[in-house]
Amino acid sequence: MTEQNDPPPDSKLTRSKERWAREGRFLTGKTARADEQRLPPGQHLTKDWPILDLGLTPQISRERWRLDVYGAVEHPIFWDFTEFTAQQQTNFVSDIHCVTTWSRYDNQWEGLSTRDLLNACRPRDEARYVVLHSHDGYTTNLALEDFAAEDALLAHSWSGVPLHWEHGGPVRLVVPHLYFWKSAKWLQSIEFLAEDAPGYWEVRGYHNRGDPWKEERYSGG
Ligand SMILES: Nc1nc2c(c(=O)[nH]1)N[C@H]1C(S)=C(S)[C@@H](COP(=O)(O)O)O[C@H]1N2
Ligand SMILES: [Mo]
Repeated sequence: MTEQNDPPPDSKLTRSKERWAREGRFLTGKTARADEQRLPPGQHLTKDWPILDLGLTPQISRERWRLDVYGAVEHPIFWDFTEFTAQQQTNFVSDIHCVTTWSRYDNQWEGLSTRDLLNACRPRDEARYVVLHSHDGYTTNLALEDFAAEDALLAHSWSGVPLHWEHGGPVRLVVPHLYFWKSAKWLQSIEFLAEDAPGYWEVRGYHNRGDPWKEERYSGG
């Protein structure tokens, strides 16, 4: 777990993405509804699966991996991988929409649904926000309702095989109805909070919520 407190790196792509947020790059000014249009405005389809991160690829084995769920919950959780996969397993097929404009359809995920996790940890009444902490120092924040979406899960497998390191294995979050930066890779801990706490991209010009059909790419104008 040595990667936990390393500062996130400042790569060329990271600097470009901060500039795009300032310039409003890729915005079309259109909106669409998820039930009417599968491909959100300003997105294009890709068949391969691009890798996007801060340039670090933590390699945490399933044996070393732990999930720490803490903060405003009745039942804090600290599971190893065996305990994690002993929970109810769920399969979902969903689309990916990355803010850098690629989308990828029909990704098959397996893992623990966030609803089943919420049943296990029982957020306290004051809990309204969730922050995901990852092994590369990345963080991202979600409203509790978004985290609790029907098709959101903590995924350990993709297309029937263990999630590769580059895509966030052993376990990543998948929240299909928001831009993919909300779907934290190399998940380490989940913190429940009464107050919002913007994450890595949310403090670097990206939208606090990130709904692709409303083109919530950037914060501000
Ligand atoms: N821990 C961590 N999670 C992360 C990121 C990251 O840099 N670190 N990048 C986010 C961004 S910007 C995107 S688009 C997706 C990319 O996931 P992929 O590489 O599996 O396509 O992961 C998200 N989750
Ligand atoms: Mo992204």
